Amino acid sequence: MAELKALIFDVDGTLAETERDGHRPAFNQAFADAGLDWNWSAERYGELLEVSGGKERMRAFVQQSQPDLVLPEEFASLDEFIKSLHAVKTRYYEQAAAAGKIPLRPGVKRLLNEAREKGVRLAIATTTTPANVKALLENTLGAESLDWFEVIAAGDMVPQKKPAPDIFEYALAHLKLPPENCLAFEDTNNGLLSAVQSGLKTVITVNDYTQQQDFSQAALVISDLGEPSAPFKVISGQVGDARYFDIALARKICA
Ligand code: XBP
Repeated sequence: MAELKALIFDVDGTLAETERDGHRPAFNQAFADAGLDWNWSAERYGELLEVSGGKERMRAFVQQSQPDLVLPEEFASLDEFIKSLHAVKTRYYEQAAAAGKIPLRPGVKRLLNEAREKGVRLAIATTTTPANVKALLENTLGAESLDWFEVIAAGDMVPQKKPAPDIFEYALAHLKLPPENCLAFEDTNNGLLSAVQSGLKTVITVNDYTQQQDFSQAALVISDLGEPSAPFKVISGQVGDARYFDIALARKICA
């Protein structure tokens, strides 16, 4: 029997619908500012989401769709240009979060508070930029919420992004916990593969971009974490008589 000691959360698509409400609009605003006619539709963005990492995603887009791109003369390389675009994009994402445009998904605040009340430790393992995590948490849970998480493993802190296990392994190392005492929360197949390769049982909350993906290695697949007044829908896995995801259910899955 493994005792539940910590929950490790992905951010984008798990804590909030950030891809739809934050990242995609921010990318398009940054492209417009740069005078580029790149405008990622929801459908095209869904395809590009196969690539983890905003900078990596832009590079994949250029390689796929802009082979004849002529760099603006102030940039010596594509990497420099992409980094510049990404910095602008991150500022637009932060503005969207500050404007309240990126709300938390159902059950997230409730589960985080229950975990804190019951002494279950918290961590984040995400591909996005630390500045984006800070903006999202501050504007949805308050500035003090940054301290709820013992480690916020994010973005370029690790050499390889999801589906590589690096970011979850980084979080486990800082928690000083073995994976069997923790539970991961994700929304994508890339994230699931990263967590499972780290030895973590994983709960998937699907969203519009990811509901068709392969979650066969997940411990549980649900529509969202649910609320007492808005029960989750179980897609696969066992929940007993639970109508929303809580620490009791987390303990059963971890055991
Ligand atoms: C999702 C990602 C990130 C975001 C964009 O991360 O792949 O790249 O799409 O953020 P996760 P950046 O699901 O692990 O939270 O532009 O800052 O990379």
